[in-house]
Amino acid sequence: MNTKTSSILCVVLWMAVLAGSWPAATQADDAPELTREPSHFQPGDDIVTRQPTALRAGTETLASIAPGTHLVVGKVNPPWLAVTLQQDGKAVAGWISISAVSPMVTNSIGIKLAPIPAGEFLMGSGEAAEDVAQAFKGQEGPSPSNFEDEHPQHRVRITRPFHMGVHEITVGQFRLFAEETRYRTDAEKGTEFEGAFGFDSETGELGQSKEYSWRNVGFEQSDEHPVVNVSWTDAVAFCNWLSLKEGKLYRLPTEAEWEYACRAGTATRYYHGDGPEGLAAVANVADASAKAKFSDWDWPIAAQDGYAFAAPVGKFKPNAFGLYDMHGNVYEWCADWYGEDYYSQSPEDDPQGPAAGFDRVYRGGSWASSTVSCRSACRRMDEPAGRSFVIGLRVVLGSVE
Ligand SMILES: [Ca+2]
Ligand SMILES: [Ca+2]
Repeated sequence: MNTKTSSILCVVLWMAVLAGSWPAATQADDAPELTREPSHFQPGDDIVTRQPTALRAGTETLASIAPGTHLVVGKVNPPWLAVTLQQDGKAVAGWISISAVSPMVTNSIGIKLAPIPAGEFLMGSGEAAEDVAQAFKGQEGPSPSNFEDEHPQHRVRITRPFHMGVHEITVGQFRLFAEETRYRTDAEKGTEFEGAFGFDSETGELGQSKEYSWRNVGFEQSDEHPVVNVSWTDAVAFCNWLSLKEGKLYRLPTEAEWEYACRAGTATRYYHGDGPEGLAAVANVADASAKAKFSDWDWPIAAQDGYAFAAPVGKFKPNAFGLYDMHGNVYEWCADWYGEDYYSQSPEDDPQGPAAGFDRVYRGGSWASSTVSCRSACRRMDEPAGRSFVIGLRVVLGSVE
């Protein structure tokens, strides 16, 4: 036993005496090191696991816990946390190692943000553009040229941990901003073109009108629905307002951060796997409900996800980082300029996109999208003043380390 190990053992034993109850089976060699200050955790906190761990009670392992699992903190006894896990409708109480979790953040306007660890991944598609076009034949945009920009697949390191909104920004959250600042969006100002896009329930048609904006899209948009018809410029203005309000840096994710967070360790087309029909369980996409509304669409999946238009945020299964609706519901603006051949020149560490450009990137697919567009690797772009009923945003909170 080296000096470091033995000193950790002493601390652990000392705390075990104070705590009175902790997993007695833990040996010195697998005793986790304290990675966070105890003040990061408070009883009642909603936390999310960032690596596989075990829920223990004494010598017994009660459950194996996958990354992205939500737990509620009871007692804090570093390096252990007493937590409650909801499993099969029952609450299971036990202990986990602090090193397996990071705290969720809930900010002053109720935005929940999940910790995203630093790490590396392969950005872009592992499938050749021709293969993607072939696999999704019959859907919109089946030409291989639509997918060339996902190549070359390349290694990217995200060197700093950050927090990311677990949900898309909602209508209710955007309204707080618009009312407090009397902000007028590009749709309301008529930048570049009049109004925005929406649904005319009388004609059953989707189209552009000066009547449309984030306030009126023609389909149901409660305060819990994702805001749409906001431009990249509007999205950045929202982030800037939030930064000033809280004295912390809120921003749009870089394109690399977005894909890294969406994949959450997966290398498949979607975070649930490769099958487009499986999307119905994890995302609101163009599905049988949409097909019933728009019979001329030839791209919806056969499965039902239950929503013809946008869904309230958080109705589907989250990914391993605890993020909801990364596939589908609404596309999400990213910070970067779009560069068609950027992947061939991208730096390995924390790429920020091209220094200049014409369009901004948005990601993830939407309620109206074909499943090819909902892939983790798929890239879309529009001018900074562009807006649509399928595009919204999600925010990132810079490092809180
Ligand atoms: Ca749908
Ligand atoms: Ca989304």
